[in-house]
Amino acid sequence: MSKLLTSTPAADGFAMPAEWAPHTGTWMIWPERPDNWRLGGKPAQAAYAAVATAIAETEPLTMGVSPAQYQNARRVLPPHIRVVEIANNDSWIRDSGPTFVLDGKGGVCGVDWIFNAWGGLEGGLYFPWDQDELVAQKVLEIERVDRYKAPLVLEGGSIHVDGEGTLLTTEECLLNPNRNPSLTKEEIEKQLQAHLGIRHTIWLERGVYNDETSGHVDNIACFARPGLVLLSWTDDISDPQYERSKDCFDRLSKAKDAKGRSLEVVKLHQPGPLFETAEEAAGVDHVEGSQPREPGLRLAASYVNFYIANGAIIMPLLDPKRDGAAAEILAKAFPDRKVKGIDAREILLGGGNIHCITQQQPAGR
Ligand code: KQY
Repeated sequence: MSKLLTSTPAADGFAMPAEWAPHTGTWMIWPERPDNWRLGGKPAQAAYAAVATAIAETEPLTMGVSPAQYQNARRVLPPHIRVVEIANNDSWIRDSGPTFVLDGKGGVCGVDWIFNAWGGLEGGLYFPWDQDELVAQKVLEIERVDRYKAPLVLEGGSIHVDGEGTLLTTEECLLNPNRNPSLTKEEIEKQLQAHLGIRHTIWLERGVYNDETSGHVDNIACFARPGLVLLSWTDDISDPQYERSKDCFDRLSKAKDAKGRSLEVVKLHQPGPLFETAEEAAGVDHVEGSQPREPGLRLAASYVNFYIANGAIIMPLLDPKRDGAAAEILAKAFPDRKVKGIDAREILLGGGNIHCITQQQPAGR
């Protein structure tokens, strides 16, 4: 059974570990909604299956899937991937799933944030999101992990931690009035401290240009280890991404982490720029109120949106001219892990990438 706990993780001695801490497994949700994924989700399902299969080489992988897609996902995915029925509105478990926290004594709990589809009725990406809102609770119930319900609208893709007390996030997302309009920046920081056990927040201003999540940090910057940050970058000063990445670089260069260290910032040159083709846009169902997909749309492409699995880095392949250099930087940043590239354009077309579709369950006892 999974109990609902009424205190906070920090008060009970729990904190969110870094993504590179050992996992007992990874969670994903199977894509299918035709107003987000082209051609009824079939190309995205192939990409998700490739990501899941790569992760499952190094740790157990569970795929949540709607009742309608259960048999299809079960047939497509290899038998060692666990497939469980979890109703959902879309397939971004980084955002709808729980954030697991550890107490360092073997205990594991989960934080269940409020989810409002990246902005609710003020710029959110679809309505309703009632099934996504239940995903975290269902995952924790399946795992018999106790749950804290956080009184904060938050998606997991909007935070990164170094596991030593530092959190990285963006003002564009966390201070967006369509998330927690009644809370000040200081009050939001207090909630992050209470629910993630962090002591210090580094605020970047904005995320990737045209990112439909309101600038999630997991698409622009991440820790590779304490003191080392990877930043999505472009050298092209005429690209609207330039100012955004430059501002992040300046802030990170001046920042100190929770332990008082300065940060080393490594630039990871972005793919492209990449744009949606007319053929790709034509494959997406038009539904009033959902995110429109137009030909020529600038895609929020970034190599920072990779996943750290046990023993492997699962990185998106997005641009043959840039993939190799990105893979080399990742290999250097993670010398103990094998870098595995997955063709990820179909995931990008849905509005995110590999980090956004995965959720780690860190190892407790
Ligand atoms: O990037 C993410 N964390 C989620 C992207 C959601 C896009 C929905 N179309």
